[in-house]
Amino acid sequence: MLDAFAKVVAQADSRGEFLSTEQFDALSGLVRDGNKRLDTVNRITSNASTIVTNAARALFEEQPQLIAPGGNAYTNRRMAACLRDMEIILRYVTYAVMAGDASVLDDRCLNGLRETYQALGTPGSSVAVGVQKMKEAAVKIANDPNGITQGDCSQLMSEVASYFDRAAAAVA
Ligand code: PEB
Repeated sequence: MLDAFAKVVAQADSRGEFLSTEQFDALSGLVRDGNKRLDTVNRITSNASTIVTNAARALFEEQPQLIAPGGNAYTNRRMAACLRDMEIILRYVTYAVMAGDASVLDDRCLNGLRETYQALGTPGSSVAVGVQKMKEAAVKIANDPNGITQGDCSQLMSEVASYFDRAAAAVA
């Protein structure tokens, strides 16, 4: 598991070089905008259950076969497993945003997840739709200009979105 700093150090070390100007610039940008990142993680974290519940509800509205008898989220046990999976994915996305690097998400959540769903007979493409819905909700909440210091968060929001896209692509 790497964060944005450790990643740059590992890259420089693998070449046996000092840190480059580009690496310094990227990291100093990260430090400069650090509070935006903390606010973003805080907002997504404190709205996690709303994000998961609404995304699941929207998914089941679009794909009602999932909750019909015989569906992959039919019975309380499967429904609970489904909500839990979405929460796990969201949690790892928040870790990646905090770290400024996808490796924690890749290594501890997405690695092998497609195969797990194949083995379970759970439709990964439906999980991906759920993840996309969480992305929309999370970005909306994180990017809300109300009640927070104003600033340009477009770059950070596309980074946030990219972690959700990565999770969706890993299971679709
Ligand atoms: C991944 N999910 C399930 C299982 C595992 C995961 C390992 C099997 C064990 C169990 O049931 O608990 N676990 C999960 C995860 C990590 C992990 C992400 C990462 C670290 O450790 N069903 C649907 C939807 C979808 C869904 C499409 C969006 O209809 C999910 C939610 N996951 C789902 C369901 C099961 C499951 C298990 C229904 C139970 C499958 C079954 O037992 O039939």
